[in-house]
Amino acid sequence: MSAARFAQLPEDSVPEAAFVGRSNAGKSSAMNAICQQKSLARVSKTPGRTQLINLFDLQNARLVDLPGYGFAQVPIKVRDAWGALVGGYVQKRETLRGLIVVMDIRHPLTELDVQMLEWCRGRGLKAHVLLTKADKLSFGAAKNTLLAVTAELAAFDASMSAQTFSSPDRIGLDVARAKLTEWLQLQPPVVGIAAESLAE
Ligand SMILES: Nc1nc2c(ncn2[C@@H]2O[C@H](COP(=O)(O)OP(=O)(O)OP(=O)(O)O)[C@@H](O)[C@H]2O)c(=O)[nH]1
Ligand SMILES: [Mg+2]
Repeated sequence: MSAARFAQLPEDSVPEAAFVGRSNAGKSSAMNAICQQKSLARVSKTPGRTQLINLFDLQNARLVDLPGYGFAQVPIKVRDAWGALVGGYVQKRETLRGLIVVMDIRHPLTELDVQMLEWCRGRGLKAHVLLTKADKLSFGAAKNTLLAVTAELAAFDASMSAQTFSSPDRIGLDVARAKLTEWLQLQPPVVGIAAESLAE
């Protein structure tokens, strides 16, 4: 389901977790990797491709892909429309449980990222940072960035957390899935249960 305006959103009925972040940071790719889908959310080389709120139904929950922010050369009108749509969703959506704030690990905590975290703190929403494209850095450099971002988040709001992530290298999928499972009170994945009972 897609919505171009706040009023077009489906009924505010089941818990939702939304992916938000700078354009091109890797939100859609992260959703696809976490859900083990090739093309659930559309991935694009053109920044700003996702201009709608896209909602994906799970059992009794939804994942939401929000349009990205911060790409250059956008007309003011488009930026205002983005602010109304994403700002409205993050600040008013009743069933929103938390935001997965997706940041390119090479450019974390931009001004608009911090704005998102402020909206979360203001409403008491959960927030978890995915530092994506970790495959672009060495293991040590990625770890250092994670430590620095974790320290900044802790100073900002003790309930916020961060992790490294890579869609192509499949880094951090389980940590991200565990967050979503907790926030949305999802049933553990069937595959996980089967593996566990096999081990017994
Ligand atoms: N190396 C690497 N590339 C990635 C990763 N995640 C995404 N990409 C690439 O980054 C580009 C943007 O990915 P998207 O998932 O479309 O990013 P998005 O945040 O949804 O972008 P918008 O919808 O435009 O806001 C694509 O070329 C992806 O293949 C990652 O973890 N590592
Ligand atoms: Mg996208």
